[in-house]
Amino acid sequence: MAYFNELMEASLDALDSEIKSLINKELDRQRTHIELIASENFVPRAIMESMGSTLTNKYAEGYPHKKYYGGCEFVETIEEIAIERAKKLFGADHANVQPHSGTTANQAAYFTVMKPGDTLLAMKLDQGGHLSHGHPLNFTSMIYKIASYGVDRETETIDYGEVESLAREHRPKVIVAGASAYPRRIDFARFRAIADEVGAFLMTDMAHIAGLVAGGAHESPVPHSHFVTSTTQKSLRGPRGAFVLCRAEFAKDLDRTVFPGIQGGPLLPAIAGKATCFKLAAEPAFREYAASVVKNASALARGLSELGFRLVSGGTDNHMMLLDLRSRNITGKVAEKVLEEAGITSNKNAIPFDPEKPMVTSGLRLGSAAVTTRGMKEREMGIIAKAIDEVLSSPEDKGVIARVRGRMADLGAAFPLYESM
Ligand code: DSN
Repeated sequence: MAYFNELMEASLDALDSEIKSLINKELDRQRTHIELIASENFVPRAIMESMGSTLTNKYAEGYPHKKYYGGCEFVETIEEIAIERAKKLFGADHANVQPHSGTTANQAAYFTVMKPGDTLLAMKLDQGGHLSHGHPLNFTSMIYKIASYGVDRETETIDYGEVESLAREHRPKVIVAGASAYPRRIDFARFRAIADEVGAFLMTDMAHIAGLVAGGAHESPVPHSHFVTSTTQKSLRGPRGAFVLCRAEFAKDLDRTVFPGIQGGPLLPAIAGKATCFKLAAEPAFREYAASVVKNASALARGLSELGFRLVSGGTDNHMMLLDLRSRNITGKVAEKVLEEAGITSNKNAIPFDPEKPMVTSGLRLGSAAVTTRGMKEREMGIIAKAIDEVLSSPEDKGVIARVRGRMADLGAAFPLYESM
């Protein structure tokens, strides 16, 4: 009994100080570094409360009021609230909030309408797409025939003419709009017209821009798409997880595909976090946040351009940008590493027609969602642009790196994060 009580009531620090100390170090890293990874954000503490709650103890396979376990009365209400909020926020007929991740959400949409051997038309990974859009090592390539579109060599924006001619040639069952590394607006109406012409379903993966869509800073794919998939942890600023929206006619099949098709028990702490995330994203303050994310990305892009960096497609319309580092004689791999040493977190990323390998790359992807959450504005974007330029101009100068690291820690301290932790 004593052991039981001790075990159940003990803190993480008391039970496993090794892990607790690493979590503390990660908190310190998040506080002192400038977070520019375009797919990351800082989730409100309230959402972390759900993520670390007793909901983790519960199984709830099935859907609200059709669960395969007893004791689901509270968790199914949470799930219903999450579903209703997602539908309202995005103006969708139906929402499934159970997918554990963006890839799983995409898998659910594909499996709902595609059979093995059907064709999927999506964006190439090395030109902005995602692994689950048909990468040779991904399940999509093992199950489906893949046709891939890219960007125009000159404008570095989506080549809609190519999408159209590939659609006519390959007659895909599903066309995917949406990207992981694409800094420009996506013309969903154009994608839908192409899909309609060849009798394909349009699935939009809005994971990166979901927060901008919710906050009115990017056109919504929902009216144009048969399915819309998304994660919740990126610009939407929610827990790590995903959801799928669809037209009413696909609702039953989609739900069956998610469970029992590809998942078992849903992650209830994440579903509660998603519910709160959708609530917060519907508030006027979130509209301001989404507008600031776009403004800050523009300011960072402008600052970097003025300092001589070439931006893929010449700039950004959303929360992210891709730097082409070739004229700086530095690879994405090295740039990511030295910037990290200087307190700026980003990720190497292929640029369109990149001559370097995927683990090296000529590009760097930067995003403004996380720094905007901290309250930074255009002035701070100017400071960060200068810091990036300083480091990448002297990547081997340890003195420069140390000085910038100190300045970035000061900048972080001026925008406190999780003060009560
Ligand atoms: N890996 C994510 C990103 O960083 O864009 C997408 O899932």
